[in-house]
Amino acid sequence: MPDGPPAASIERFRDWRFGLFVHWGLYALPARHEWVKNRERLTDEDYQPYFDHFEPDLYDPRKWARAAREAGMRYAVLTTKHHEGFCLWDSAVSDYTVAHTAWGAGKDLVQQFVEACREEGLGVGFYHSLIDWHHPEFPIDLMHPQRDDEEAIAKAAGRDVQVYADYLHAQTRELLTNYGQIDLMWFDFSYPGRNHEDGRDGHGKGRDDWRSAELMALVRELQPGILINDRLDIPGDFVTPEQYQPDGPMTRNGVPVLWEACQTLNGSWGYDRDNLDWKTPETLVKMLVDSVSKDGNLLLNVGPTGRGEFDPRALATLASIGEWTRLHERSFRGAGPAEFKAPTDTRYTQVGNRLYLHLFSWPMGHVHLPGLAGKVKYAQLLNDASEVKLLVHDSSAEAHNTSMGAAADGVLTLKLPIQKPNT
Ligand code: JFZ
Repeated sequence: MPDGPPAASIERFRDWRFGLFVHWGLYALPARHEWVKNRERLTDEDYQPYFDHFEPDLYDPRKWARAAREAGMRYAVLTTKHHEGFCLWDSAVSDYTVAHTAWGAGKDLVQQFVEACREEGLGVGFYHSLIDWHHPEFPIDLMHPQRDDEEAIAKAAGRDVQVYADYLHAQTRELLTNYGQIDLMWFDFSYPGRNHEDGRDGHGKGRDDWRSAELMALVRELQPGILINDRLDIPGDFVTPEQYQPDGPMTRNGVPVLWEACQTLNGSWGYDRDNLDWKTPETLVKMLVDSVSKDGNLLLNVGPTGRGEFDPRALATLASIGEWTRLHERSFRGAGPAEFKAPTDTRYTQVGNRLYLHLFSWPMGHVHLPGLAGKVKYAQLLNDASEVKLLVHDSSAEAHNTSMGAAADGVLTLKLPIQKPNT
């Protein structure tokens, strides 16, 4: 097993299918998107109040882990550091950490998170930002808050990204040494060779800046069972379509590849108080089913508040997803795509010889399934195990079915209740 992860890690990740993403940092205080420092061109000085007032007195990651578990999730990925540069653990190589805030002396929020996940039986992943808007040696480029500030750029001249890379490697080493077994490493992100719109060199950053191959080797050395994402500008173990559901199983160079879609609850990753763009639980369940039907996972994000809680809207959404997963878990956990082509507005998932049909809109009493005639022995609704009649083209039912056009082209017709079940 020289390059890749062990097969058991891959299998476990595929089985999980549904995970929690947590974006949490100082940006929870301004509460208007995790890119606020960049979007509003805030200087370090402008941003300082959030460090000074970081006081998540209600932080209790067991509540997060429990909410995730009840929603049907089986792993959780935490932002140990996002682009702002603030570290949720007491890093030995930085003063820009929770342990250096007035509130957080001696605290390690990552440690508590990891323990909570273990208690709830969740796999553990670390998101770690490659971009760092706070580190003094991180060269200013088009992704940097001060990207248009000539004075700031002049002052920052001579920054050495390799010094930053040393810091990145040192922090990665801490994270993968001090917290026991870590299942996923989620680096974010590379933007090689990207230029300004006006054609000026944007100083994109990629594998040479992060020393990605060396970093990946370090990760595997410290955590032989870990899976690494694909944002280091070199191929990783799984790919990460973002706020986008692909149109089928994903491939790399024509070969199927492990993948995980990540989605927000409301378009923002960090807590965004005034955002009203919430997805319905129904849409989110469809995203989960869609991912699994295409052999992928779904990593669904919550941005906790500055006090350290999931806000009521997030909790209500997770609870509502949980009502669905309680009754439909076996249609997605450990499930994968089916060999049949699903009709419009439906998805198939399959486990062994059981085929699950997910109806994204409720049909008018019957649903017609091309290619399934003669292949199904018995059908039932999953929520209550009530029988669903198969309308097959056999001699006893011929007159009846022919009049409805059933059994043409190998079509199997299912007779459904006229009303959609409640869950
Ligand atoms: C990144 C972050 O900037 C964002 O804040 C969040 O953490 C998200 C999960 O990841 O956003 C990206 C990264 C890469 C692309 C788009 C958004 N991309 O490659 O298109």
